[in-house]
Amino acid sequence: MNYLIKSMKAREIIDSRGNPTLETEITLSSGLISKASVPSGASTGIFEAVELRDGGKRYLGKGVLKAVNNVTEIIQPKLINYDVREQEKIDKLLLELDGTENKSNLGGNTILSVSLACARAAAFQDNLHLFEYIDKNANLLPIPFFNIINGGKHAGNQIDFQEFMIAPIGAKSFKEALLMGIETYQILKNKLQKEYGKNAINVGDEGGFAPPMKTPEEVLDTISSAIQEAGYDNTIKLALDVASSTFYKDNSYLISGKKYTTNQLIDYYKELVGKYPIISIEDPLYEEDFDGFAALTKVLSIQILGDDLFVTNSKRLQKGIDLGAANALLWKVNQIGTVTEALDAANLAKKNGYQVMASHRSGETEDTWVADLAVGISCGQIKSGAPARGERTSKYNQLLRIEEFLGEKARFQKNFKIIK
Ligand code: 2PG
Ligand code: MG
Repeated sequence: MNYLIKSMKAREIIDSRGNPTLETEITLSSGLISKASVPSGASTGIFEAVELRDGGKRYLGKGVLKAVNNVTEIIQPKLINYDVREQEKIDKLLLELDGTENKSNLGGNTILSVSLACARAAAFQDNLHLFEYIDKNANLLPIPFFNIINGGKHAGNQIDFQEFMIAPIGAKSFKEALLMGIETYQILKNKLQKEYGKNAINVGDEGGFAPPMKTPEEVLDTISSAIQEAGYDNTIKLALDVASSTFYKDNSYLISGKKYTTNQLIDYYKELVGKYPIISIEDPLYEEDFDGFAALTKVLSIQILGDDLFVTNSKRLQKGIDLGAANALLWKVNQIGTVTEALDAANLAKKNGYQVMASHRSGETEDTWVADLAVGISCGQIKSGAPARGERTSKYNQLLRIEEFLGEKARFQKNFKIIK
């Protein structure tokens, strides 16, 4: 039998923000070796699977040696001789070994690195790409949402909204979408340098620029003029990840020095959507405000994504579906911690008419699994930061490879579903 787990080890590696993270390596009875590493968020939802960190002085508390030890000492002995094709069984065992609701015992990072390394081992043992292993008929390439201006917790500037993205929804292929995104990114760079000076082209955690701007309008105007200059007014639309929980306090939101109640903020979004070609807003309201999300989803006929709201957790997503809160799921596999649970959440969303956008984290590694999984679940949308910086481009480059591999069979997500 080629598919049996023979041994397993893990190591500390470094992520894009210079913090330790975990990489797990599985050796099969065939001799095949499969690796997977896990990313890490900065604007994390309070209901995410817990990331196990060592604490103490080493790496300022961020070491993951306990997680490494959990893989070799606790998980390995139990998983030896398991067939890696039995993903659900493996994931179930991982949950049992952990025994907590939020994976705080073994760590969500620990569990995910094993879960993903198993999926990849099964794919590679069959000479398949990971996306084919998830679904052998998958052929849909996602629209990339490029985060070209960074704010919030991802940048050292005063912009409160976290991500300003451009989405080349009118492209004919992923390759063309990437070209459009890059041309706009480079034009924006020149523009920022000209108008705000050299400091303005420093970048944030996700490779987008972090200019010394203050208001969302200032950012959106500059991006709009870069899109126009690139000649893509009709093909590129805008999207936001407000990450509003990061500036929510005592029932109000502080944006550009001004306080907003929930209703005032909803009106503000209406105004922004009226003024700019915004097709998608993520985390517009606080992560506990399901009712506010429902109210906003009713009044704005664009995509409303729940990230911190749902944390890729089927239970929270079901609550959102019942209440009509948001109409799309931001899909981050490490928020929930196993491949099986993440696939379940994506299926639940789709079954209920919710869109799904696959997502990287702000702290990333050069691993590309999210690109494969985005194709594997046929979600049609992905965000992996700017089209710059290696840990971001590794995902976009993998999508180029997948599109090329699929050749004639490749489809690109057309007709972005929820449009004003
Ligand atoms: C987000 C993400 C990724 P983080 O909020 O959507 O862009 O950021 O990984 O810091 O949660
Ligand atoms: Mg988000």
